[in-house]
Amino acid sequence: MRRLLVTGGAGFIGSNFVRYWISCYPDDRVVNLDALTYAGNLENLREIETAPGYRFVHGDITDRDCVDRLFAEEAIDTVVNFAAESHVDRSILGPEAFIKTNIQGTFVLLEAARAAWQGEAQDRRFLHVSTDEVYGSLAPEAAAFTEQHRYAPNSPYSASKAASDHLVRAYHKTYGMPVLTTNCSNNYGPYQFPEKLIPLVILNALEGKPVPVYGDGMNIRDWLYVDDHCSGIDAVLADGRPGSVYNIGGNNEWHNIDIITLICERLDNLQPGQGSYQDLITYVKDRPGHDRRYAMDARRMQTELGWTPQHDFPEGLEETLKWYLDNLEWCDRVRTGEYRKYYATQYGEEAL
Ligand code: NAD
Ligand code: TDX
Repeated sequence: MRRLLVTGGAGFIGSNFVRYWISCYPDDRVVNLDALTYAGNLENLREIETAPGYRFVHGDITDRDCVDRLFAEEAIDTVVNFAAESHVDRSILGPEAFIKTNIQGTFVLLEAARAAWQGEAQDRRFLHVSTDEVYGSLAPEAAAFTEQHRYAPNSPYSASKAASDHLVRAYHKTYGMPVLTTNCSNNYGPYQFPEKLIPLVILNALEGKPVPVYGDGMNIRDWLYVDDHCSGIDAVLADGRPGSVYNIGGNNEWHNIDIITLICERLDNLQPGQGSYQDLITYVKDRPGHDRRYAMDARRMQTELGWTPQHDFPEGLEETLKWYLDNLEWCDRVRTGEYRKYYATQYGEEAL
């Protein structure tokens, strides 16, 4: 039986992970520490909130007393650190929160784990959830990122994630901490906050608003269904080598404009409107420092851990579209006043 501290478990990937873990390992203890920022939502966890081993704690990963208390009360042996400011555009508008949560917060968790585990690292694991964005931008024909690729982050978000990855690595080299780092590509699926591309396109289209395409729409992302990310983290926790890094990806590269067009086409079938949703596609000013291409080489996950993604993209996207169509009230509820303020700053008042 494991005793997990999951941070950021009320966000998109974290809440999918908490649900995944409780359904796979119902006897484990899962303590979810989340500050409930604009991106955190307890409604994401309604199905499991009364599960016997589950506890939610409203708190901040930068709060050392709170984190220490949880290690002591819960005898935590496994940390899975999802908590982060995660949206690139917000990091461009205001980087400070990214430095605090992503760097300082990871530091606090590492220090608390080091103090609590003091040399008894044998069956303990500290898994840090990171991103492909730390590697920077790939040329069109370049080979996909391996775990050896040099770090070259280009946004305040990716720079803050890169800094946290370096801290995690250093705690293994210096203190022998049993750390693992996963760097994953773009996730999609249920419960993703609608400031990220796929849910933003779905909701704008359904509401007849412009569907904004940054720059020429030819940037490339490698998309992975969120459940496959969760099973990848499970595989790394089970059999990953402490001190190692694992790239997780879908081997599924798409130009933004193609994915946007595909979503509009599928919505034309699922929820026909007046005309095609494609008519709403609008090219807008590019994101500053916009990385051109990400692609992950996930062969280490396959050869060392036997992990491969289980969801193919058309099927995963269809499930995701249906989930949003069935959960429009969830979407309304998460789009609070704070979201509207961000949206107006990013896309202009007239796009509201
Ligand atoms: P998200 O923004 O949906 O959720 C983040 C969660 O962290 C929220 O519940 C929020 O309330 C919580 N949080 C923020 N600051 C906190 C703090 N100081 N203390 C405690 N909780 C705090 O993010 P996501 O998309 O689910 O991403 C989760 C993790 O996965 C992040 O570390 C991100 O860098 C990484 N990642 C995301 C993707 C992706 O495509 N979304 C891909 C690769 C890696
Ligand atoms: O309105 C938009 N129009 C648009 O063209 C938005 C919101 C995005 N885009 C483009 C920018 C990117 O090329 O779509 C692509 C995907 O954008 P995001 O959904 O913002 O994701 P990205 O910047 O790729 O980062 C995501 O993947 C890596 C997550 O948000 C990160 O947390 C993760 O680390």
